Amino acid sequence: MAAIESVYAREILDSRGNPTVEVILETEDGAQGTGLVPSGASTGEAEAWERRDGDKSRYQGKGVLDAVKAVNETIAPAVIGMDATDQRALDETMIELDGTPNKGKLGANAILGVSLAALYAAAESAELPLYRYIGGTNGHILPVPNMNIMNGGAHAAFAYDIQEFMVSPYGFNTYREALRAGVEVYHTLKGVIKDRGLATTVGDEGGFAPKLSANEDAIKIIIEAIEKAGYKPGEQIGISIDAASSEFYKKDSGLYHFDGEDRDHEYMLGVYEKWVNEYPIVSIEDPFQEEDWTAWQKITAALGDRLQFVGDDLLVTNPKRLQKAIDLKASNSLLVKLNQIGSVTETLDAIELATANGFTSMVSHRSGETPDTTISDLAVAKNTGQIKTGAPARGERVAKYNRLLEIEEELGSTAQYAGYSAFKAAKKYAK
Ligand code: 2PG
Ligand code: MG
Repeated sequence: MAAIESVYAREILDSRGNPTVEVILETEDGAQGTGLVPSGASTGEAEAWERRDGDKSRYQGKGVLDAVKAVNETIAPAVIGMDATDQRALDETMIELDGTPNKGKLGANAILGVSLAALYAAAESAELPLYRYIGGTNGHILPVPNMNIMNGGAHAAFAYDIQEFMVSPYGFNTYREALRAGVEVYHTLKGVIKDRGLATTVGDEGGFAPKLSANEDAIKIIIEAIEKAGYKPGEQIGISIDAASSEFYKKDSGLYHFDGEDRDHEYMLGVYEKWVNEYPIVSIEDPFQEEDWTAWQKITAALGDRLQFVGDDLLVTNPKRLQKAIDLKASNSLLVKLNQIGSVTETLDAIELATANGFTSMVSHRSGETPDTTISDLAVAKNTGQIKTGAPARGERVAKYNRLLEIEEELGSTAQYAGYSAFKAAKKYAK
């Protein structure tokens, strides 16, 4: 037993210079774990509550001293003495202590910080690397890194409406080779953008964010970069999109403000269909806003046998919303973000529910990040075959890609690169 001896939280900064929660948890057998909590910008309305102080005299109201206090004064006394390896009991204790459906009392950032810190301490106590501690003996699949090389939307508002254009290097034998291909495309892309006389400014996730007159131009530019880097679009490298459309959806009119015009969901469906026919797109996340279940059903029925439609704001890593999407056939893929639901156990439950129902799972970072690399271990542990963690630039993004290099090396000959098969499962679902 790895009895929890101490739990301590402090306020630190994330990659955007916003405060976030760090938790350090120690067990009686001498193990220690650290939990670092990420934070989103394009957040789903149904996400668990991220507790911020709202005190305008500090960090423009974004301080997390109340969440820190919740850990140190409320959660710590309740969990000290519990077994850190009994993750479910620990998470349930915190959920009960909170007593609300969305962690609206203590804050998801407080609860997740402790949940993660306990996870790391338990793995250390078991003397296992995190992916093995979470996944047991069968976690061995290295995920396709979906690399967000062009940033727009809420992460670079000046560029274009779509939030993320990613490259998905699936046509390679190892993760290491796939990562290299993605990185070479990223570096080549800089030159392509420069040659067009555009700025090579980057957005929150390290991807380029040139000002473009049409969203589609981003795809064309990326295809050019893939070819110039010496790779074959479609065969080796596909394109994945996160539209994050709730950000350009106008609630008052019920329309999407896209390429400078107000458009209904039928129009947007037509845009996606055209893109899918013209370009090697393997994944589209949040094509429609988070409450437009009908549009989600339409696109899954129309194109779900050809590619995956990933629910981020739609599903918020919440097993209840995921079950609704399964029942309605509204999407065929789950985006997995620990802080959307706020505990390790519920995140694992969401992945398992997705897998059991033929949905793929893409494990994801947030736009506000820390050097924490839990998502890398999680993707391998659960054999999800897919991860997205930004451009191969900026320390907090690269840390996750590097962690996967380390895991691949550790696994040695038992490591298997997911490759294109990672995207196949979703296609079967819609048929
Ligand atoms: C997303 C994420 C991560 P944010 O929308 O998928 O890329 O962004 O963390 O701002 O929600
Ligand atoms: Mg998203």
